[in-house]
Amino acid sequence: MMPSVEDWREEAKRSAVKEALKKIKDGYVVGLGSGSTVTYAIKELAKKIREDKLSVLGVPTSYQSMFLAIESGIRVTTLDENPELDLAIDGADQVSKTLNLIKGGGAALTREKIVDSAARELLIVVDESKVSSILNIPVPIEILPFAVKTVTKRIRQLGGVPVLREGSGKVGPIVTDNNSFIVDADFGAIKEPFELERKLKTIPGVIETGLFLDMAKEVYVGTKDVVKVLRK
Ligand code: A5P
Repeated sequence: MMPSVEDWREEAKRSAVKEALKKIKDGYVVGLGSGSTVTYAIKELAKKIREDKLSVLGVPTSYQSMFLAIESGIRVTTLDENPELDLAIDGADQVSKTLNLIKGGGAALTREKIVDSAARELLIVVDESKVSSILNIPVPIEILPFAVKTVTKRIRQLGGVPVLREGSGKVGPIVTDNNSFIVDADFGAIKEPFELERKLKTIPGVIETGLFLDMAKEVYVGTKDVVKVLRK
Protein backbone atom coordinates (compact mmCIF):
# COMPACT_ATOMS: atom_id res chain seq x y z
CA MET A 1 0.00 0.00 0.00
CA MET A 2 1.30 3.51 -0.87
CA PRO A 3 2.02 5.65 2.24
CA SER A 4 -0.33 8.65 2.63
CA VAL A 5 1.05 12.20 2.41
CA GLU A 6 0.84 12.51 6.21
CA ASP A 7 2.71 9.21 6.72
CA TRP A 8 5.69 10.18 4.57
CA ARG A 9 5.86 13.64 6.12
CA GLU A 10 5.91 12.22 9.64
CA GLU A 11 8.50 9.62 8.63
CA ALA A 12 10.57 12.33 6.88
CA LYS A 13 10.54 14.49 10.03
CA ARG A 14 11.59 11.53 12.16
CA SER A 15 14.52 10.66 9.89
CA ALA A 16 15.65 14.29 9.73
CA VAL A 17 15.48 14.56 13.55
CA LYS A 18 17.73 11.49 13.90
CA GLU A 19 20.26 13.02 11.52
CA ALA A 20 20.29 16.35 13.38
CA LEU A 21 20.72 14.65 16.75
CA LYS A 22 24.05 13.19 15.62
CA LYS A 23 25.45 16.59 16.60
CA ILE A 24 24.65 16.10 20.29
CA LYS A 25 27.73 15.65 22.48
CA ASP A 26 28.21 14.69 26.11
CA GLY A 27 27.88 17.71 28.41
CA TYR A 28 25.79 19.77 25.98
CA VAL A 29 23.08 22.18 27.07
CA VAL A 30 20.44 22.02 24.34
CA GLY A 31 17.58 24.37 23.49
CA LEU A 32 14.36 22.44 22.88
CA GLY A 33 11.98 24.13 20.44
CA SER A 34 8.26 23.40 20.23
CA GLY A 35 5.83 21.72 17.85
CA SER A 36 5.27 18.27 16.41
CA THR A 37 8.77 17.87 14.95
CA VAL A 38 10.37 18.78 18.25
CA THR A 39 8.17 16.18 19.93
CA TYR A 40 10.08 13.57 17.91
CA ALA A 41 13.36 15.32 18.73
CA ILE A 42 12.71 15.26 22.47
CA LYS A 43 11.78 11.58 22.48
CA GLU A 44 14.79 10.64 20.33
CA LEU A 45 17.11 12.79 22.43
CA ALA A 46 15.91 11.10 25.61
CA LYS A 47 16.60 7.71 24.01
CA LYS A 48 20.08 8.81 22.93
CA ILE A 49 20.87 10.14 26.42
CA ARG A 50 19.82 6.79 27.94
CA GLU A 51 21.55 4.56 25.41
CA ASP A 52 24.83 6.51 25.15
CA LYS A 53 24.81 7.44 28.87
CA LEU A 54 25.16 11.15 28.09
CA SER A 55 24.90 14.05 30.47
CA VAL A 56 22.73 16.57 28.59
CA LEU A 57 20.51 19.36 29.85
CA GLY A 58 17.53 20.81 27.95
CA VAL A 59 16.11 24.33 27.93
CA PRO A 60 12.45 24.07 26.85
CA THR A 61 10.67 26.83 24.92
CA SER A 62 7.09 26.03 25.96
CA TYR A 63 5.01 24.10 28.47
CA GLN A 64 4.62 21.48 25.72
CA SER A 65 8.35 20.82 25.42
CA MET A 66 8.98 21.21 29.16
CA PHE A 67 6.36 18.60 30.14
CA LEU A 68 7.49 16.19 27.42
CA ALA A 69 11.19 16.60 28.28
CA ILE A 70 10.52 15.90 31.95
CA GLU A 71 8.27 12.89 31.16
CA SER A 72 10.94 11.54 28.82
CA GLY A 73 13.64 11.82 31.48
CA ILE A 74 15.60 14.80 30.09
CA ARG A 75 16.91 17.05 32.85
CA VAL A 76 15.67 20.56 32.21
CA THR A 77 17.35 23.79 33.11
CA THR A 78 16.73 27.49 32.56
CA LEU A 79 18.37 30.38 30.73
CA ASP A 80 19.08 31.88 34.15
CA GLU A 81 21.35 28.95 34.92
CA ASN A 82 22.63 28.51 31.37
CA PRO A 83 22.39 31.72 29.37
CA GLU A 84 24.57 30.22 26.63
CA LEU A 85 23.55 27.00 24.94
CA ASP A 86 25.65 24.63 22.85
CA LEU A 87 22.89 23.81 20.40
CA ALA A 88 19.19 24.37 19.82
CA ILE A 89 16.93 22.10 17.85
CA ASP A 90 13.65 23.40 16.51
CA GLY A 91 11.05 23.06 13.75
CA ALA A 92 9.76 25.74 11.39
CA ASP A 93 6.63 26.54 9.43
CA GLN A 94 8.53 27.77 6.39
CA VAL A 95 12.19 27.84 5.34
CA SER A 96 13.49 30.00 2.50
CA LYS A 97 16.38 29.07 0.23
CA THR A 98 18.58 31.48 2.23
CA LEU A 99 17.60 29.69 5.48
CA ASN A 100 15.38 32.45 6.81
CA LEU A 101 12.38 31.07 8.66
CA ILE A 102 8.80 31.72 9.65
CA LYS A 103 7.94 30.15 12.99
CA GLY A 104 5.15 30.39 15.52
CA GLY A 105 2.49 28.00 14.22
CA GLY A 106 2.40 26.66 17.77
CA ALA A 107 2.43 30.17 19.30
CA ALA A 108 5.77 29.54 21.03
CA LEU A 109 7.78 31.97 18.89
CA THR A 110 8.95 34.39 21.58
CA ARG A 111 10.60 31.83 23.82
CA GLU A 112 11.82 29.96 20.74
CA LYS A 113 13.53 33.06 19.41
CA ILE A 114 15.15 33.78 22.77
CA VAL A 115 16.37 30.22 23.27
CA ASP A 116 17.36 29.65 19.62
CA SER A 117 19.40 32.85 19.57
CA ALA A 118 21.15 31.90 22.82
CA ALA A 119 22.55 28.79 21.14
CA ARG A 120 25.94 28.64 19.41
CA GLU A 121 24.27 26.60 16.71
CA LEU A 122 20.63 26.41 15.67
CA LEU A 123 19.51 23.26 13.86
CA ILE A 124 16.12 23.35 12.16
CA VAL A 125 14.26 20.20 11.18
CA VAL A 126 11.45 20.18 8.62
CA ASP A 127 9.90 18.02 5.95
CA GLU A 128 10.39 19.22 2.41
CA SER A 129 6.88 20.69 2.08
CA LYS A 130 8.11 23.58 4.28
CA VAL A 131 10.89 24.73 1.94
CA SER A 132 9.97 27.67 -0.30
CA SER A 133 11.91 29.94 -2.65
CA ILE A 134 10.52 32.96 -0.77
CA LEU A 135 8.81 33.44 2.61
CA ASN A 136 5.13 33.89 1.83
CA ILE A 137 2.94 32.48 4.60
CA PRO A 138 1.34 34.71 7.31
CA VAL A 139 3.82 35.84 9.97
CA PRO A 140 2.78 35.02 13.56
CA ILE A 141 3.30 38.06 15.80
CA GLU A 142 3.01 37.98 19.59
CA ILE A 143 1.30 41.07 20.92
CA LEU A 144 0.64 42.53 24.33
CA PRO A 145 -3.19 42.23 24.67
CA PHE A 146 -3.44 45.87 25.82
CA ALA A 147 -2.06 46.97 22.43
CA VAL A 148 -3.87 44.59 20.08
CA LYS A 149 -5.96 47.26 18.29
CA THR A 150 -3.14 49.75 17.81
CA VAL A 151 -0.73 47.06 16.66
CA THR A 152 -3.17 45.55 14.14
CA LYS A 153 -3.82 49.05 12.75
CA ARG A 154 -0.07 49.56 12.25
CA ILE A 155 0.28 46.12 10.63
CA ARG A 156 -2.40 47.13 8.10
CA GLN A 157 -0.49 50.35 7.41
CA LEU A 158 2.55 48.19 6.60
CA GLY A 159 0.48 46.31 4.00
CA GLY A 160 -0.31 43.26 6.13
CA VAL A 161 -3.65 41.58 6.75
CA PRO A 162 -3.75 40.68 10.47
CA VAL A 163 -5.98 37.96 11.90
CA LEU A 164 -6.22 37.47 15.66
CA ARG A 165 -5.60 33.77 16.27
CA GLU A 166 -8.49 31.86 17.85
CA GLY A 167 -7.86 28.66 19.75
CA SER A 168 -9.66 25.39 20.21
CA GLY A 169 -10.85 24.34 23.64
CA LYS A 170 -11.31 28.01 24.52
CA VAL A 171 -13.58 30.73 23.19
CA GLY A 172 -11.96 33.92 21.94
CA PRO A 173 -8.27 34.50 21.18
CA ILE A 174 -5.61 32.05 22.22
CA VAL A 175 -3.45 33.17 25.12
CA THR A 176 0.24 32.24 24.82
CA ASP A 177 2.58 30.83 27.49
CA ASN A 178 3.50 34.51 28.06
CA ASN A 179 -0.16 35.56 28.59
CA SER A 180 -0.26 37.39 25.28
CA PHE A 181 -2.14 37.26 21.96
CA ILE A 182 -1.03 36.06 18.54
CA VAL A 183 -1.88 37.81 15.30
CA ASP A 184 -1.13 36.06 11.99
CA ALA A 185 -0.27 38.80 9.52
CA ASP A 186 -0.35 38.05 5.80
CA PHE A 187 2.14 40.18 3.83
CA GLY A 188 2.06 38.01 0.68
CA ALA A 189 5.54 37.26 -0.68
CA ILE A 190 8.06 38.85 1.69
CA LYS A 191 10.76 40.30 -0.57
CA GLU A 192 12.57 42.22 2.17
CA PRO A 193 12.24 40.20 5.39
CA PHE A 194 14.90 42.18 7.32
CA GLU A 195 13.12 45.46 6.56
CA LEU A 196 9.76 43.97 7.58
CA GLU A 197 11.24 42.64 10.81
CA ARG A 198 12.73 46.03 11.63
CA LYS A 199 9.39 47.81 11.02
CA LEU A 200 7.37 45.29 13.03
CA LYS A 201 9.77 45.38 15.97
CA THR A 202 9.44 49.17 16.24
CA ILE A 203 5.66 48.97 16.83
CA PRO A 204 4.98 49.49 20.56
CA GLY A 205 3.12 46.42 21.86
CA VAL A 206 4.79 43.93 19.52
CA ILE A 207 6.54 41.42 21.76
CA GLU A 208 8.13 39.30 19.04
CA THR A 209 7.68 38.21 15.45
CA GLY A 210 7.91 34.78 13.86
CA LEU A 211 10.55 35.96 11.38
CA PHE A 212 13.76 34.12 12.32
CA LEU A 213 16.32 35.73 10.07
CA ASP A 214 19.94 34.77 9.73
CA MET A 215 19.66 32.41 12.70
CA ALA A 216 19.65 28.84 11.35
CA LYS A 217 23.06 27.33 10.62
CA GLU A 218 21.72 24.08 9.22
CA VAL A 219 18.31 22.91 8.09
CA TYR A 220 17.63 19.18 8.02
CA VAL A 221 15.04 18.50 5.35
CA GLY A 222 13.30 15.15 5.41
CA THR A 223 12.13 13.99 1.99
CA LYS A 224 10.37 10.80 0.88
CA ASP A 225 13.66 8.91 0.71
CA VAL A 226 16.63 10.92 2.04
CA VAL A 227 17.54 13.66 4.49
CA LYS A 228 19.06 16.73 2.84
CA VAL A 229 21.07 19.23 4.85
CA LEU A 230 20.91 22.89 3.78
CA ARG A 231 23.80 24.99 5.11
CA LYS A 232 24.56 28.69 5.28
C1 A5P B 1 5.98 26.67 17.41
O1 A5P B 1 5.56 27.91 17.81
C2 A5P B 1 6.52 26.73 16.03
O2 A5P B 1 7.48 27.71 15.81
C3 A5P B 1 6.98 25.40 15.51
O3 A5P B 1 8.36 25.22 15.63
C4 A5P B 1 6.61 25.35 14.08
O4 A5P B 1 5.27 25.73 14.02
C5 A5P B 1 6.80 23.98 13.47
O5 A5P B 1 5.88 23.08 14.02
P1 A5P B 1 5.72 21.62 13.52
O6 A5P B 1 6.99 20.92 13.79
O7 A5P B 1 4.57 21.10 14.33
O8 A5P B 1 5.40 21.66 12.06
